[in-house]
Amino acid sequence: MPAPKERKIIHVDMDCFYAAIEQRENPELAGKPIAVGGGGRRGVLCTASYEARAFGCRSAMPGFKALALCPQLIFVPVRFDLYKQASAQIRAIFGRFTELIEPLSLDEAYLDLSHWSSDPASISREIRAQIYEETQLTASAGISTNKLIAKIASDWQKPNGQHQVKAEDIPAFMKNLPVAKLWGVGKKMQEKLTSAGIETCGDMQKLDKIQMAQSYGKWGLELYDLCRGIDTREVQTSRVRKSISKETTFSQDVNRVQDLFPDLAEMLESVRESHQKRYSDRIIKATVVKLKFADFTQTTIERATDQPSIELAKALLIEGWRRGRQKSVRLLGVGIKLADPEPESQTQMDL
Ligand code: TTP
Ligand code: MG
Repeated sequence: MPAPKERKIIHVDMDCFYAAIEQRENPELAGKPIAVGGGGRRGVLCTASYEARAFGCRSAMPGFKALALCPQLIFVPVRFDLYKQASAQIRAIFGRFTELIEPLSLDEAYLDLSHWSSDPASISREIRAQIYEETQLTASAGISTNKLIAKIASDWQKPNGQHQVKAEDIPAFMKNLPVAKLWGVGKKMQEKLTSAGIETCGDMQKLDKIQMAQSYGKWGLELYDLCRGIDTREVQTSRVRKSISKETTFSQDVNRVQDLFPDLAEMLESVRESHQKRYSDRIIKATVVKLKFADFTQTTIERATDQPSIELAKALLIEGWRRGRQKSVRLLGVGIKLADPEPESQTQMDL
């Protein structure tokens, strides 16, 4: 059997995307610590410029906290239209090199360049040069033979750099990599792994398939491959929607759970409406309620069902609120999870 052809995957991620655009638009902001978003009394930062990151300011940090770290921080309001426009420009540049583009957000995408015979590192350099020339924004890239490693590697030489991990270098690259870098390993999973003495992918490689399955279930088997740098996921040009949800941040924290019921009902209704309008061919798998508390901790409660009712949503909400020890609530979210589409409806995939 011939060996499968090695793929050429790159992951491109723009540097400080929103902040870089704001600094480009207003030269007075260049070289200064700026935060995009987070200016209101309760807002959180979308992102911070590198100058602000030097003080510890980060995405998702409350504005007041960022200001405490960096008193000269300049807050700039969010301008999505501008970011969308830059994103479209960048995607058009990707399209000159490949049709196989999987956008992950406005500022990052996977590209499959397997059909090129040249070195993917030089193509990546060319893509980044064109982005800079046409948008005056810098991009970083990771280059490897699969999505997992390309994505991890795009952080390695940030900003305005790229890092390639060739097939023969994958074992060494994985060995000391913290397991938290693996796709799908969240905080909870990480705690579980740490308590089992597993910090790096090398540590995880010591467990065989049976041990991984016994300790971590079906996900354990996926991790068995991932920690070895094996990832067969294709670059998906169109994505299947997996869930529909709504969330609201309250202008004032809510202390009594019953005061959340009206919003819950309204949001659930709107979720059901979008399901009926756009995804009525998709079976509902579960209902999910998410709560973020005044202290910024959060919890999600999920129940399998194909009939999302307000009664069920209320029960989940109450459960989450108890779990959060009845702290006041800052944000409420409700959503449904969708089963994978039937094969014949694949053509209607959500772009
Ligand atoms: P990121 O690529 O995570 O961050 P970044 O581009 O600002 O910085 P880096 O150089 O580290 O890649 O996210 C892209 C944009 O998405 C970011 O500019 C703002 C937005 N964003 C949010 O609005 N909230 C968030 O919590 C994060 C992480 C990003
Ligand atoms: Mg980025």
